[in-house]
Amino acid sequence: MLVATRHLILVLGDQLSPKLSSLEGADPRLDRVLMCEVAAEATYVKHHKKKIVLLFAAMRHFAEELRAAGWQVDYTHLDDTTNTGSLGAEVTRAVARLKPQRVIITEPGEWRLHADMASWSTKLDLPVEVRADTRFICAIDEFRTWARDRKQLRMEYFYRDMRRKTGLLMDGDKPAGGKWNFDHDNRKPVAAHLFMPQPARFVPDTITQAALTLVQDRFADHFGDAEPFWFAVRRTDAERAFDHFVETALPHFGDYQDAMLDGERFLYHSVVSAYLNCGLLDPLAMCRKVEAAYRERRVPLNAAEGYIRQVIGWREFVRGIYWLKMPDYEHANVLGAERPLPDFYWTAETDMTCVRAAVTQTRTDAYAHHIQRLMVTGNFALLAGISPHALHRWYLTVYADAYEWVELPNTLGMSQFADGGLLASKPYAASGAYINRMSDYCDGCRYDVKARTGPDACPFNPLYWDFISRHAPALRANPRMGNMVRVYEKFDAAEKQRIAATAAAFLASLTTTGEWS
Ligand code: FAD
Ligand code: DLZ
Ligand code: SF4
Repeated sequence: MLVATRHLILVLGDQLSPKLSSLEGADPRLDRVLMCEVAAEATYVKHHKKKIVLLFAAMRHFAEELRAAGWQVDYTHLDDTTNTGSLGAEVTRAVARLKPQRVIITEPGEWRLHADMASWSTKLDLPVEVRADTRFICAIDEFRTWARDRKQLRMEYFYRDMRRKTGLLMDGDKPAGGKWNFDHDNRKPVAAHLFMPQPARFVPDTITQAALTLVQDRFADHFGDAEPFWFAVRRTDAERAFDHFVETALPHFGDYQDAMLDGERFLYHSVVSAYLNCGLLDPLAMCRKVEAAYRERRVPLNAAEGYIRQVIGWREFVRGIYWLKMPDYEHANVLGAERPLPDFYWTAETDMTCVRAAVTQTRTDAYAHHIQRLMVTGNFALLAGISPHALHRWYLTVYADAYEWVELPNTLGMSQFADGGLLASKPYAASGAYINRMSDYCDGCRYDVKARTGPDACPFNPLYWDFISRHAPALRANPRMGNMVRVYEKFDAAEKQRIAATAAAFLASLTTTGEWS
């Protein structure tokens, strides 16, 4: 017997979890799930090919998972002849076909879609219920309340509240080991002879092969390599990838969190953000596994604490900031940086070994670890005065884990200081000395990391001092930057002149065709 559809439940490409709030209380016999591959979502920035393959393959597998659990799923493929190309129009088409009494959605992760959905109820002449995304530990309203009466929003205090809320690494009401944060044990530079774990890799099945062919065909002009494709696209595989990380790399995660090595793209990082952000992994379940590994003495406390802080601290904190400050946040630019993005962010054609390595692996893997994003590509943009908005579009385009709720605060706030210190207490600006200390990139670089001026000087050096000079009035008052302003001011006039000339000559050599944006 044909049963009329009661509720239409739209599940987005980054909501691939059976515990999704929009599915709560639903009845598989009466309600119908809608999932749609649409050109608008694949092209609002020209996402890296690997990201689109990941999402389409994971969406197709998730539809199968739901069907196997008894759900009725209507699935629009990108190349269906009737595909209208946008989520709004696909919902309209499904409503006309199925005549549901109500549309139910878990809130989307990006402002632009949230704003669009606000008009759907009127357009459809139907109730549209947007539910909170309960995959996060801190609800958007809860963060708003937390932020309301604070002069400064600092991740560390938010993180402690999340530890108390979840009970993670708590011994009663005290933090495990007597301290909240073990960062002083971390940040060791890495040595090439250490054992290098590798992330778990998966062979594409026929569903993933079909997504690969589709993306190669339809999005050939997008940045990045679709193949080799080794990401997990099913929940069970993503969980295996995480378990593999806990076993092989987590014990050293804390020690080498900030290290970089030429030729080693993953080091001791978990490489799971793309799975986590599209719903294949659950953040709390991951952190419980990490705590169990610590309690069973399989990993040291500095590693477990450091990892859990990234997930329940930074990840939740940046999401809170995003929803607190959007839509104005997107255009924040307190340092007035307007330089266009140089071509090498797309082509990797630069003599700077550190930048070339970060962009090259970004192109092949749609992945770079945090310190590459923050202290190489981000740091360069900050020092060179590149437009934060142009840079934001780049980060959103090139990484498989990129969604605006997490990418934008990291780019504008943490990396570019474009929000004036809302998210980070000081600009993450560093000269070549930092990169030299934390990596082996400089050994094989054509630039001299010790030189401050002249044509062979590592570009990070003159750009660093030029940055300090340009922003001296604002930086002098910053307790963590004031010292560097005073060091700069002690340089004699000739040295200041050489710094300015070297920085200007280097910046003048950069080209921007805008071909990719
Ligand atoms: P690990 O180093 O193993 O860390 C574990 C997990 O902690 C990550 O998977 C991630 O979920 C979380 N995490 C760690 N740091 C952060 C952080 N600063 N903010 C939010 N979550 C964090 N992360 C994204 O998920 N999507 C993005 O689009 C994104 N854009 C970024 C842009 C810039 C400029 C910077 C500086 C950072 C960005 N990050 C982003 C944060 C971080 O770099 C990535 O989460 C991390 O590199 C993912 O790799 P991993 O899974 O190996 O992480
Ligand atoms: C990123 C993405 C891509 C590439 N394609 C789709 C899609 O075809 N259908 C879909 O529902 N979602 C897709 N997504 C994820 C959305 O862009 C994401 O849900 C919003 O950006 C909100 O986070
Ligand atoms: Fe990067 Fe400078 Fe080192 Fe070259 S010398 S790898 S440009 S930090």
